This record gives sequence, structure tokens and C-alpha cells, in this order.
Amino acid sequence: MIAPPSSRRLRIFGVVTIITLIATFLHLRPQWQQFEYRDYYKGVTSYFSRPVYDNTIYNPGNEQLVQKQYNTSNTCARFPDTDGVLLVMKTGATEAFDRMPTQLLTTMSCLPDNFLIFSDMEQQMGPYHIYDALSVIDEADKVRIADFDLYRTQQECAVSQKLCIDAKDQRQSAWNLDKYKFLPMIEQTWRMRPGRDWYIFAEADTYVFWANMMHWLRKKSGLNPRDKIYLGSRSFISNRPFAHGGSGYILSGGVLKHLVEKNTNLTGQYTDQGTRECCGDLLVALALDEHEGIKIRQTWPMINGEKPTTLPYGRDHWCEPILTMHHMNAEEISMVWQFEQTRKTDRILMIRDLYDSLIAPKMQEFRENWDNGSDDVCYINRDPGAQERADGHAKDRQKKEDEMNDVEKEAWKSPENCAKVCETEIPDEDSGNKEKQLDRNCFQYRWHDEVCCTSKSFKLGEPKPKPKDDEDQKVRWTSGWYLKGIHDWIEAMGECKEPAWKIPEL
Ligand SMILES: *[C@@H]1O[C@H](CO)[C@@H](O)[C@H](O)[C@H]1NC(C)=O
Ligand SMILES: *[C@@H]1O[C@H](CO)[C@@H](O)[C@H](O)[C@H]1NC(C)=O
Ligand SMILES: CC(=O)N[C@H]1CO[C@H](CO)[C@@H](O)[C@@H]1O
Repeated sequence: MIAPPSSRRLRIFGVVTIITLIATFLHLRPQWQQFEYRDYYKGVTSYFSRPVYDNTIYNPGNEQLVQKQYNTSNTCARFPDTDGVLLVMKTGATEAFDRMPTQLLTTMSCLPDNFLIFSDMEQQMGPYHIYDALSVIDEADKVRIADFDLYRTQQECAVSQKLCIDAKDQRQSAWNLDKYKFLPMIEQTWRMRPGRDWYIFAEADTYVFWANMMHWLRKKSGLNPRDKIYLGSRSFISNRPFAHGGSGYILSGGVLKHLVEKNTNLTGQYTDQGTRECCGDLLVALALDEHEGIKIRQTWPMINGEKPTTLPYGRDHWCEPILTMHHMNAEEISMVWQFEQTRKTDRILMIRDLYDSLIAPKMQEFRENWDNGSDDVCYINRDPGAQERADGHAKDRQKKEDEMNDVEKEAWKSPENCAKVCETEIPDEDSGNKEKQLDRNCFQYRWHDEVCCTSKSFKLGEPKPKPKDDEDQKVRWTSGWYLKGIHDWIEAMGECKEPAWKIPEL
């Protein structure tokens, strides 16, 4: 059958169309392939590999120690395997949103599922859940004990916590409530994540050096997590030793299991005692002593309550590896994390490495309106008025008049006089003597209102407000460092041959 002309035209048109399409396909195919394999690949890598920036902690003085650039891709590449270890972070509703995001953006971003966050209120922060440690406390106790008032007002806050907090200063109330969180947190931790080897308890202003921590726990501590172990930086209250909470403390799985499983009412037993004791970290020590018969093993200075700018560098704080630091604000946490990632070496991070990389570049002869925390030995004007004004701590550390040399006798008179105490400690003829350099007692000074204090260690410290009246030179804070003495001491110490791992002792 012969098709009508219209349908034949249609067929020809169809064939031409198909041929055109095939030709177009054949022509474009190589480009599609290139697109697929090149551009698609590029898209994927730029998704996974993040930018490289100038390293903001790279400074004159640490060029040999940190990289010039910070490659932000793969930030967990140097992070250790933390299998078997759980981080338990304690915060409070008054501070959680100020402190936690930086923790989550830095070290905790490399701890998938290996942490719990507890607070005094249940909250949600992006994908992270913050548990209310106090939820398990008896309702009657919460009503009866006035320290729980904040717990209620927080929950009644109609807007964000920040706005409610700003309206009235609740720092003291937050502190009073804090002590009740410790034991419920310990109890819930075991219930929610049982069976780990180690539990590291920290606060939102604690920094954990994970590479050191894991290396120490696994290879250097010689500790068996099945034993009952309680590690931390030891403090005392009325002669009762406990691990200072802010520095971070560590419980073995062995002790946590026994403590929580054998005592079904651990929280209830200590709520009332909370009203009579200052602090929750002390309550933890009391519970461990009473129920498990164990005491803290001193792990200081590796577990440490200071931060890079306040660490007293020198004797006892040099070749020791660092496991934790405290009082770190969000910016400091981010900075130390960046330092850990941009170090030029993977060897164990010792306290001196913090000094060399982060502090040494900031050292100078003196700083005005600055307090460097010099307070080991003090020289105060004997005049009763000056003695009256000096703070108790400085007065307690005054050197006796008859033990002072001529320089020391004049030290209170001015910052320049104060500086001379360090400058003249080692007589010129001994200035090359290594023993004397190592035994140096004066590395830095601080002068304020006829009080001169010097320090046996060196630290950076922090700014102090300028006196309101610019003329009032007497009350300004001046801090200075005897750089030659510090330099000689560091030279005399030489390289740390081995990291000085601390054996935790009872
Ligand atoms: C940054 O690190 C990623 C992952 O380790 C790597 O693929 C990339 O090449 C690095 N970029 C630069 C500029 O070094
Ligand atoms: C828990 O201990 C407290 C204090 O000893 C007690 O008042 C409370 O009744 C106990 N709770 C339970 C459930 O045993
Ligand atoms: C480094 C150091 O110890 N800094 C101290 C400076 O002084 C203030 C108080 O004036 C202390 O709080 C800091 O710890």
C-alpha cells in the first residue's frame, strides 16, 4: 500500500530528526564524558576538601614550629582512635550556647558518638542533644532545696535563656546548682553508655589533648581500665582530696560499673549532702571513697587547671606532656585546636611546646596595664598605709627585711626597681654558670601600688584595666619579664629527651 504524500513527508521528517539526534549525540558525547568525569569529580573533591588559609597562629618566632598555612580539609586526620573512651561534658543552661559550639566545631567534631553532653536543662543544639542531668533528682528534693530555684526559673523562661540570664545575674545561682549535677551525670552516663574502658569527665571550658590522652591511657599509663581508677588534678577541701572538675577527671569503666550498678540510689544518697558541701567534684570523691574505697591518683600537671597564657612555665612545667587545660574561652579552644593541627611534628605535645609556639612569640620586656601573675615573693613598702592597701596574698609572701639585699629593699619603689630583682639575681661573674641558670628563682615581676612581686616561673598573664585617672601612675599594673634569664634557663635545660610522663600516684 502506498502511503499518502502527507504521511511520507512525515516519515522523512522523522528519519531526518532521528539522524540529527544521533549526529548530535555522537558529536556531544565526548564532551559529556569529559563533563561527567572531570567536572563531576571536581565537584566531589571541592565538597570534601575544604580551603587552605593563612595560619593565623603563624607568627615571627614560631616559623619553625607551625605551618604557614592551615589546610582545613580532613581536620580529623591527626586525631587518634578513641574507641573505648567516652567524653562526658558538663555545662549549664546559662553558658551552654556560649561555650559548646566551639567544642563541637573543634575536638568534638572528631569524636563521633563518643560523647554525652549534660546540663541543668534539656536543650537541643543543632543536631546535638543536651541532657538534663538533674532530671533524675527527686522532685521533693528539688522543691525543698533552694539551690534548685534556678532550675525552675530556667524552665519558666519564656524566651531564650540568654535573654532571661541577661535580665538578672545568675552566675552564683548557676554555681550553686552545678554541684548537684555530678553524681546524676555519672549514674546516667553508665546507664546510657555502659562498658567503655575510660570515661573522661570535662567541662565546657576544658580542653582535652586527645592525641596525648589516648597515647597515655593505652601505652604509657600502665593502668588497667578494669581496675578501680580515679584520675585527676588533686585539690583539697578540709583535708579531703578530690579531682578538680574543671581540669577534667577520668574514671575507669571498672569503677563506674561497680559504683553505679551496686548503688541504685547513688543520686538520692548525695543530694542532701550537696546542701552542706561546696562542690560537686568533692561529692564525687566522697562517693568513690565511701562506696569503692578509692581515692584520686594525682595526675597533675598532665591534667591541668591552667591554660597556655597562665601555665607557670619552668620547673615542673616543661617536659611534661599535657592532657587537659581549663578556663579556656571559646577563642582559646579554637586557637589550641588550630595549633594541634598545624604543628610541624606529630611527636608528643609537651608543655614546653605550648610555650615555644604560642607564648614565646608574645614575650617582651614589659607590658603596661598587665598582670602576669607574679606572686611567689613580694616586696612591699613598709609604710603602714602601703601595707594596709596590699592584698593579703602579697602580704603573706613578703620577704623578711633582714633577708633582703640592697636591690630587694628598694624593689617596691617603681617598676624599674622591681625589674632589677630578676636582673641582679645571678651576679655577673656567674652569668655563664649553667647550674645557677637552672636554679633561677626570678623570671618575671609585677609592680602595682608599691607592691613588687616576682615569680619562679614565667607566664604571659592577661591585661588589667588602666587606672581611670591617667595621672595615677601608682596604681597602674606593670608586668615585666627578664627575657635573658628565661632564655638562659631554656638553653640550660636543652631539649627534652623524653616526654616526662607522670605516674599517677595515690
Ligand atoms: C589539603 O588536604 C587535603 C586532604 O588531606 C589534600 O587532598 C589537599 O591536597 C590539601 N591541599 C593543599 C593545598 O595542600
Ligand atoms: C535514696 O536515698 C535517700 C537518702 O538516703 C532517701 O531519702 C531516699 O528515700 C532513697 N530513695 C530510694 C528510692 O531508696
Ligand atoms: C598568668 C596568671 O597567673 N595570671 C593571673 C593574673 O592576675 C589575675 C588576677 O589579677 C589572675 O586571675 C590571673 O590568673
